[in-house]
Amino acid sequence: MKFANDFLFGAATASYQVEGAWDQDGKGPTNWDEFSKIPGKTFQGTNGDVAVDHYNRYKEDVKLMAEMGLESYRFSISWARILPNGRGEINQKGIDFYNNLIDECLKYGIVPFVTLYHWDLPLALEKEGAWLNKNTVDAYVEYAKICFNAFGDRVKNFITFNETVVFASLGYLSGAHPPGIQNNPKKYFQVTHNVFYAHAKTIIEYKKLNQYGEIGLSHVFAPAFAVDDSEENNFAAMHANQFNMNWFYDPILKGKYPEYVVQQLEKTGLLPDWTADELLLIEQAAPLNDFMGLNYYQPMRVEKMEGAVEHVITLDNSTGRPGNPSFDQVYKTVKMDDKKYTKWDWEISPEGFVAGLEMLKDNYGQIKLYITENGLGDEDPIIEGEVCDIARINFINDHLKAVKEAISRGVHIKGYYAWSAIDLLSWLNGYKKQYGFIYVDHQKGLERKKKASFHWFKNIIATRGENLEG
Ligand code: BGP
Repeated sequence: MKFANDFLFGAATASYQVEGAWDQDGKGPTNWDEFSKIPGKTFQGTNGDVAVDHYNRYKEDVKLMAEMGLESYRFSISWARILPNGRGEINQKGIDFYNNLIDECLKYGIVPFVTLYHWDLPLALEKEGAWLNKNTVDAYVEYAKICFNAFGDRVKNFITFNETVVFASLGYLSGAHPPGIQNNPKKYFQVTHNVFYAHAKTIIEYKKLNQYGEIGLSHVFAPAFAVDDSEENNFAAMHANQFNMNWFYDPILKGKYPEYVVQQLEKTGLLPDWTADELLLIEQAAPLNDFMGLNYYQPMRVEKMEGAVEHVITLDNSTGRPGNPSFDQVYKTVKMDDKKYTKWDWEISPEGFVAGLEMLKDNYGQIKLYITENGLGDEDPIIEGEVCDIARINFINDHLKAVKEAISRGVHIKGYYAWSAIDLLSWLNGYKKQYGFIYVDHQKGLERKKKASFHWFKNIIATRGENLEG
């Protein structure tokens, strides 16, 4: 089976992770520009000041993407390039950069798929309380409108937010992302609600403009499975899915928060501060949502939590390692002997992908989906000067096969974006962990080089996935 002609083969990046040029051409500072410079926050003190200098080399990068046959490029806009203080005066040079990037994509027939928020918040807004402050919601809607007006004639796919669960939980539960607050579930849930409210307001504004494009958002897709068939572990998995999936997907797709979670939060005093008007708006916006983006890396294997769990976070592996207890101590994630893992302990499970997609279809029906991220973080071997990322080829091969399988079972998937188009800065794991089809040589002035996977993916796209192995 081939993928349909209107299925998009793409790859993704995010502004902070690729652009660099952190203070060039009037860009304002962001939360990440500040946070990454606090000693001990990132692996080897890496930051996005230069990243892979995509800001200055986008032409070369887009040309390589075109050579690979990429049909779509998912990138994010840095809010602080457009509005250095988060609101107020527009920085025309920021608008120019994204206009040029969009035009460069279109020159080669590459569909620009634009994320409006991939975690880099203007520092001025971070100082006002970031997503805990409802004024940030208004500032975001204004920023989004500026983007729709500037780019919406050529951009027909907008993603409002990337992975709310990550910036909310790492920001307010583990403290690994800005603002670095630990163990504050009250704030965590408040942030999630404020973001869903911002999403709802934004899509209503977008639809008023009649730009005839589509808008949605991207969530982490990490379906939870019980480690065995026992009743208590099945309960743990149900609980994990309610809190990690339903809490995030229901307000967007159904316009309502899940009863199960609401009841628990009421009991524990963690319910966000929300108004009836906000809840009504979320309900009204749900039918306007055109698609959902899923970022799939791995499923969760969970069991009932018993006793204390000691989870050690180290800087060389500050994400992903199983062993995390849930904030409410109901379940914990575990590493299983019969599963395969990456060097960073992320499970490799194309089977979990298919099973999770079916579960999603059962819960939400045939909604339109894009896989907006999927990929392998690895330290790629270099043999006789060539980047031989065979493990990445196998990973993407198997996950594309999973997408094919899910489509054949009636899941409505319209595109697949590998993470990432080019090697880039991993938020916490530096440059050591690579994801791209294009290698960046940090020893040789950020020179670009095609990896084995570049040639492989080119062939897969050209043959519309007919030749996937196995
Ligand atoms: C997702 C983010 C991406 C990217 C990816 C890989 O959660 O949306 O921005 O970073 O994860 O993560 P990491 O770099 O931690 O391996």
